[in-house]
Amino acid sequence: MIYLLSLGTNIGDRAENIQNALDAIGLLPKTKVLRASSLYETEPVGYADQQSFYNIAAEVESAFEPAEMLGACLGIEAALGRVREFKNGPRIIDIDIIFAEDMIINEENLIVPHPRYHERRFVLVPLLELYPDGVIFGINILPFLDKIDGQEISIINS
Ligand code: PH2
Ligand code: MG
Ligand code: MG
Repeated sequence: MIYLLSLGTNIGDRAENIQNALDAIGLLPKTKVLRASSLYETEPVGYADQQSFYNIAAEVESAFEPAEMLGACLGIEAALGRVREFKNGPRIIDIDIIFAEDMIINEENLIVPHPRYHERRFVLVPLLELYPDGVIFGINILPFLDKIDGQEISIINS
Protein backbone atom coordinates (compact mmCIF):
# COMPACT_ATOMS: atom_id res chain seq x y z
CA MET A 1 0.00 0.00 0.00
CA ILE A 2 1.21 3.49 -0.84
CA TYR A 3 0.66 6.06 1.87
CA LEU A 4 0.97 9.81 1.49
CA LEU A 5 1.91 11.33 4.81
CA SER A 6 2.11 14.95 5.89
CA LEU A 7 4.70 15.79 8.53
CA GLY A 8 4.76 19.04 10.49
CA THR A 9 6.69 20.57 13.37
CA ASN A 10 7.08 23.96 15.03
CA ILE A 11 9.02 23.28 18.22
CA GLY A 12 12.79 22.96 18.61
CA ASP A 13 15.03 22.12 15.66
CA ARG A 14 12.32 21.76 13.05
CA ALA A 15 14.53 20.36 10.26
CA GLU A 16 15.97 17.79 12.64
CA ASN A 17 12.51 16.76 13.88
CA ILE A 18 11.36 16.13 10.31
CA GLN A 19 14.50 14.13 9.53
CA ASN A 20 14.17 12.06 12.72
CA ALA A 21 10.56 11.25 11.87
CA LEU A 22 11.43 10.24 8.30
CA ASP A 23 14.24 8.03 9.60
CA ALA A 24 11.87 6.39 12.10
CA ILE A 25 9.25 5.75 9.40
CA GLY A 26 11.94 4.14 7.23
CA LEU A 27 12.86 1.83 10.10
CA LEU A 28 9.32 0.45 10.47
CA PRO A 29 8.98 -3.19 9.42
CA LYS A 30 8.08 -3.79 5.78
CA THR A 31 8.03 -0.04 5.19
CA LYS A 32 10.06 2.18 2.90
CA VAL A 33 10.10 5.93 2.34
CA LEU A 34 9.96 6.16 -1.45
CA ARG A 35 10.14 9.94 -1.82
CA ALA A 36 9.97 13.06 0.31
CA SER A 37 9.18 16.59 -0.83
CA SER A 38 11.35 19.60 -0.16
CA LEU A 39 11.07 21.17 3.23
CA TYR A 40 8.62 24.08 3.41
CA GLU A 41 8.26 26.83 6.00
CA THR A 42 4.57 27.51 6.51
CA GLU A 43 2.35 29.97 8.33
CA PRO A 44 0.40 28.38 11.21
CA VAL A 45 -3.14 27.46 10.16
CA GLY A 46 -5.94 27.24 12.72
CA TYR A 47 -4.15 28.82 15.67
CA ALA A 48 -2.03 31.77 14.60
CA ASP A 49 -0.09 32.74 17.72
CA GLN A 50 2.77 30.27 17.44
CA GLN A 51 6.08 29.70 15.66
CA SER A 52 5.96 28.97 11.92
CA PHE A 53 5.96 25.30 10.91
CA TYR A 54 8.20 23.17 8.78
CA ASN A 55 6.15 20.76 6.65
CA ILE A 56 6.89 18.04 4.13
CA ALA A 57 4.98 15.33 2.30
CA ALA A 58 6.32 11.77 2.13
CA GLU A 59 5.38 8.90 -0.13
CA VAL A 60 5.71 5.67 1.81
CA GLU A 61 5.25 2.06 0.78
CA SER A 62 4.21 -0.29 3.56
CA ALA A 63 2.65 -3.67 4.15
CA PHE A 64 0.86 -2.14 7.16
CA GLU A 65 -2.90 -1.83 7.16
CA PRO A 66 -4.08 1.77 7.71
CA ALA A 67 -4.87 1.18 11.39
CA GLU A 68 -1.37 -0.21 11.91
CA MET A 69 0.15 2.74 10.06
CA LEU A 70 -1.80 5.15 12.26
CA GLY A 71 -0.53 3.35 15.35
CA ALA A 72 3.03 3.46 14.02
CA CYS A 73 2.79 7.21 13.31
CA LEU A 74 1.42 7.95 16.78
CA GLY A 75 4.17 5.77 18.26
CA ILE A 76 6.86 7.73 16.44
CA GLU A 77 5.30 11.02 17.54
CA ALA A 78 5.41 9.84 21.16
CA ALA A 79 8.96 8.52 20.81
CA LEU A 80 10.10 11.91 19.49
CA GLY A 81 8.57 13.54 22.56
CA ARG A 82 5.23 14.86 21.40
CA VAL A 83 3.00 16.20 24.14
CA ARG A 84 -0.54 17.16 23.12
CA GLU A 85 -1.60 20.47 24.69
CA PHE A 86 -4.47 21.72 22.53
CA LYS A 87 -5.89 21.33 19.04
CA ASN A 88 -3.72 22.90 16.31
CA GLY A 89 -1.20 23.94 18.97
CA PRO A 90 2.60 23.72 18.88
CA ARG A 91 4.14 20.30 18.42
CA ILE A 92 7.53 18.59 18.06
CA ILE A 93 6.13 16.39 15.31
CA ASP A 94 2.79 15.55 13.75
CA ILE A 95 2.52 12.72 11.23
CA ASP A 96 -0.82 12.54 9.43
CA ILE A 97 -2.06 9.99 6.90
CA ILE A 98 -3.44 12.03 4.00
CA PHE A 99 -4.01 9.22 1.50
CA ALA A 100 -3.84 5.43 1.65
CA GLU A 101 -3.98 4.91 -2.10
CA ASP A 102 -7.62 5.34 -3.10
CA MET A 103 -9.02 3.89 0.12
CA ILE A 104 -11.84 5.72 1.88
CA ILE A 105 -11.83 5.17 5.63
CA ASN A 106 -14.34 6.59 8.08
CA GLU A 107 -13.44 5.24 11.48
CA GLU A 108 -13.76 7.12 14.74
CA ASN A 109 -9.99 7.55 15.04
CA LEU A 110 -8.99 7.54 11.37
CA ILE A 111 -10.51 9.36 8.41
CA VAL A 112 -8.76 8.97 5.04
CA PRO A 113 -8.35 10.98 2.91
CA HIS A 114 -7.57 13.37 5.75
CA PRO A 115 -10.73 15.43 6.41
CA ARG A 116 -9.02 18.85 6.14
CA TYR A 117 -6.19 18.29 3.67
CA HIS A 118 -8.00 20.09 0.86
CA GLU A 119 -8.08 23.38 2.79
CA ARG A 120 -4.40 23.36 3.79
CA ARG A 121 -1.73 24.80 1.57
CA PHE A 122 0.95 23.24 3.81
CA VAL A 123 -0.36 19.80 2.81
CA LEU A 124 -1.24 20.46 -0.83
CA VAL A 125 1.91 22.27 -2.00
CA PRO A 126 4.34 19.52 -0.87
CA LEU A 127 2.01 16.89 -2.40
CA LEU A 128 1.94 18.82 -5.66
CA GLU A 129 5.74 18.67 -5.73
CA LEU A 130 5.52 14.85 -5.63
CA TYR A 131 2.60 14.70 -8.11
CA PRO A 132 3.29 17.63 -10.46
CA ASP A 133 0.15 17.10 -12.55
CA GLY A 134 -1.91 17.50 -9.39
CA VAL A 135 -3.70 14.17 -9.74
CA ILE A 136 -3.35 11.90 -6.71
CA PHE A 137 -5.06 8.50 -6.78
CA GLY A 138 -7.65 9.93 -9.14
CA ILE A 139 -8.25 13.18 -7.24
CA ASN A 140 -7.21 16.48 -8.84
CA ILE A 141 -5.95 18.72 -6.03
CA LEU A 142 -5.37 21.83 -8.18
CA PRO A 143 -8.92 23.22 -7.69
CA PHE A 144 -8.45 22.99 -3.89
CA LEU A 145 -5.30 25.11 -4.08
CA ASP A 146 -7.10 27.74 -6.16
CA LYS A 147 -9.70 28.18 -3.42
CA ILE A 148 -7.26 28.80 -0.55
CA ASP A 149 -6.57 32.40 0.45
CA GLY A 150 -3.47 33.31 2.43
CA GLN A 151 -1.50 30.60 4.25
CA GLU A 152 2.02 31.70 3.39
CA ILE A 153 4.39 28.95 2.33
CA SER A 154 7.97 29.07 1.13
CA ILE A 155 10.38 26.35 0.09
CA ILE A 156 13.53 25.95 2.15
CA ASN A 157 16.52 25.56 -0.12
CA SER A 158 18.86 23.03 1.37
N1 PH2 B 1 -0.94 21.39 11.51
C1 PH2 B 1 -2.10 21.57 12.12
C2 PH2 B 1 -2.73 22.88 12.25
N2 PH2 B 1 -2.03 23.94 11.62
N3 PH2 B 1 -0.28 24.76 10.30
C3 PH2 B 1 0.84 24.55 9.59
N4 PH2 B 1 1.41 25.57 8.96
N5 PH2 B 1 1.44 23.31 9.52
C4 PH2 B 1 0.90 22.24 10.16
O1 PH2 B 1 1.46 21.12 10.07
C5 PH2 B 1 -0.30 22.42 10.90
C6 PH2 B 1 -0.87 23.72 10.94
C7 PH2 B 1 -2.86 20.44 12.70
O2 PH2 B 1 -2.21 19.27 12.67
MG1 MG C 1 -2.27 17.37 11.74
MG1 MG D 1 -2.00 14.31 13.62
